[in-house]
Amino acid sequence: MSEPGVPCMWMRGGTSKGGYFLADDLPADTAARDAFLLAAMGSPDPRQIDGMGGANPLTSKVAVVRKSTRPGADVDYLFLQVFVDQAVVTDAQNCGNILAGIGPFAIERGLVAAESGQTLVRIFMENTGQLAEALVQTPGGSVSYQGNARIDGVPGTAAPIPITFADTAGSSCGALLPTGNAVDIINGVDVTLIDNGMPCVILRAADLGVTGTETPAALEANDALRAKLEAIRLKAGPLMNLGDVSKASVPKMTLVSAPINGGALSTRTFIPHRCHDAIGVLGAVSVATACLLPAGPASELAVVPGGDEQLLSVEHPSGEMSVIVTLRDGTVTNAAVLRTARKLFDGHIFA
Ligand code: NQM
Repeated sequence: MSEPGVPCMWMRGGTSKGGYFLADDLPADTAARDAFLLAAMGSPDPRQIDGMGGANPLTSKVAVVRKSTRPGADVDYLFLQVFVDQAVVTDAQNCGNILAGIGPFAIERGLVAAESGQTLVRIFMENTGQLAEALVQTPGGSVSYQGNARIDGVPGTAAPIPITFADTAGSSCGALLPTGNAVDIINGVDVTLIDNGMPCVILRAADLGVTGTETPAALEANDALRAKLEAIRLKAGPLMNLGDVSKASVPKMTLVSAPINGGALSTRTFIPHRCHDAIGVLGAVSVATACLLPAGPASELAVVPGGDEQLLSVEHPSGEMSVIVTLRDGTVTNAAVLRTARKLFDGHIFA
């Protein structure tokens, strides 16, 4: 007799993809939950052939959602990164792309009542203890995934899901600049260690011997570059209050260079061992914030518009991500991005 399956919705959230679960449908015990998720994804295995994972960190992601009891929040969202080739499930990072599917999922599962037209879903992000707000298209009181919004890295168009973040500074590191400096030097390389929603190490591509316009595949094939980045990352972890990061998916490593398509800055991001085909959402918010610091690799190369509300276009390998930042007294207080999501499959998963 086969095991009963676990209810699960598979969704694209932004430029990522993964399984969305109600918390009550997963084992309450963390070790049992993680064993289930590893089996469901087919990890550890570089091809994830025996599971649902897509053999890339961007398609090996999980959202665990529950109705919130916190003031100001409708639902709680826990993000879990299921490693592809290691038996590791970690909650040590957040994910703003998978976040894009949370509003639709919460409405579809009846955790939030849909309004006629648009429904605001207030999401408490358990990984970092912060709030995000997502506006979901709900014509006639049900979720619509169709629309004219386009995001780079995803073919076609879909319904817009604007997302806003407040107070993301120091989400995992305790402070926007955990060392107190806009620039530190690690292994002779200038770095900005920053966390405005995602811990990131920002470096000049040129300082690592690349232009920063290479394809992700070319950068991943550069063993010398990867070794230099990992050596810097392992030293950055403790400096960023993240401890030993040898088995962690943070900090992300973002190589920056001058913009080439009229944006603020060009980026290539290792997350941290594969090179992202685009850039993470909160990663982009952190990079955009680094553009506005008084010094550092990003701010020296960035072209910024100025003013208290700025649209910063963060260029990446498959286009750009627009981040709208609001500043008060020179400090970023709010950030907004546009994402889309799509329901791909709703059923039961077996592990
Ligand atoms: O930074 C990839 C993604 C992400 C994370 C990663 C993300 C974010 O593109 O908010 O979205 O950096 O691991 O899904």
